Amino acid sequence: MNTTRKLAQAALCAFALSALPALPALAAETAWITVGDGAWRLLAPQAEGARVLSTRDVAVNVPVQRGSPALTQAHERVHAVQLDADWLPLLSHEVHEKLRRCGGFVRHESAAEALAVLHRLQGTATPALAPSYTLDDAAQVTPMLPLLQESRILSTIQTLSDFQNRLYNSAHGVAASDWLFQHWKQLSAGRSWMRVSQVAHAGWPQKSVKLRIAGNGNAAETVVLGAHLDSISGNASAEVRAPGADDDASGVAALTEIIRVMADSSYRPRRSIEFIAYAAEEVGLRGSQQIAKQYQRQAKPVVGVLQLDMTAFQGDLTDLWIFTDFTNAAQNQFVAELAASYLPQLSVGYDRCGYACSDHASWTGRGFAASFPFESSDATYNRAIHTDRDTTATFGNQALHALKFTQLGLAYAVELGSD
Ligand code: IPO
Ligand code: ZN
Repeated sequence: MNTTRKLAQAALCAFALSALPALPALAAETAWITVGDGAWRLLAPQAEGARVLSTRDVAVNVPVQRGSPALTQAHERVHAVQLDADWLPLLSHEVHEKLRRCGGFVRHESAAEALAVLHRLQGTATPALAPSYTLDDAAQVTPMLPLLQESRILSTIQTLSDFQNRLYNSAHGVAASDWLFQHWKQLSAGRSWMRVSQVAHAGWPQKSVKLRIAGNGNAAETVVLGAHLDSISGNASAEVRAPGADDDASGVAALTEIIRVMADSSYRPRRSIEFIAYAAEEVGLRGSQQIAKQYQRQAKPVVGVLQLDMTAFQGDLTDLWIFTDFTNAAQNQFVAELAASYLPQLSVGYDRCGYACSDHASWTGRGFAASFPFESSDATYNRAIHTDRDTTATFGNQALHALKFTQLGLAYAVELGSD
């Protein structure tokens, strides 16, 4: 191990000394990222050869105080950085242990793309499409809500976390994608308006999985519900144990249960609805980056995006937390109204999450309206993620918290999908 890497691990691995990332390869691969200042400052002193290409202070909406719906504007400093790809596992795995806020990074295909994304970045997104957020589909939502079953959500979480890992570049990660593809096909069998596909990606073997429900009136307009399929843990080796039960089997399981109930109910929306389990979120939102980029290029009218990443671990008394930065304020208000109307017993809080904390950021970055309801506040999220301890045991082998997000996701899909 070289001295630089030893120092990096000493600085960053205080909480996970047993799970060190892979050593740098001899032949360096260059990577380009955009990254929030907090994460960058942890890595910068150690990442020999890394170079900041450009920096911007991006305006973001933040709660006046944690929990409150009242917003004010703050700035988040984001950098475009060129560095050796071997430094990225440190960013993926351990930065969240040391940061006050979560945050993340986005990996880009080139320096030009990193710079272009940085300069277009909006933390207070105002999308081209402004759909109506009126709640007027209770007749369709209300009968489906009680069909969502906690036990089925738990069972999907268990199956996904039983894979050794779901790494984006391992055979296990590929097998998990294949399993989900087959499972979604079974759930939607005989429903000709539901189509399941795998989306191949340039650069790694794990495929994203997509189920599209074709709209029967306004089919071009599409509502997207997403979660991420991959998992990660400290040691980047292909055989590492990375159950990712909360992060993010719990989100994929929520999508799966919504799909099951919509199929069993022969539900047909007017708009189209897509459920996407993204590959390669943990290594810089790479799967959702490619998909959102392609949708933007095709000028696909995506009217809204809901991200479910971590739904099973209840961190505090508040049920649903809505992140206000790098998300769409109007759609966030719609999500809060959905909760108030369909899940009136639940409490809602507001917090900030940091740059690129999950796949919604890929959509926000391409000008789409995205929201990210989350299991806890930024102060109380599940600290077992990205370790071999992210199992169902961490949340008491039950999926009652995940069920709330599943209910919210179904209400979101039907209310927005029915227009
Ligand atoms: C995540 C998101 C928000 C907060 I606050 C804490 C943790 C999860 C995200 N960083 C991740 O690892 N997604 O896969
Ligand atoms: Zn994660």
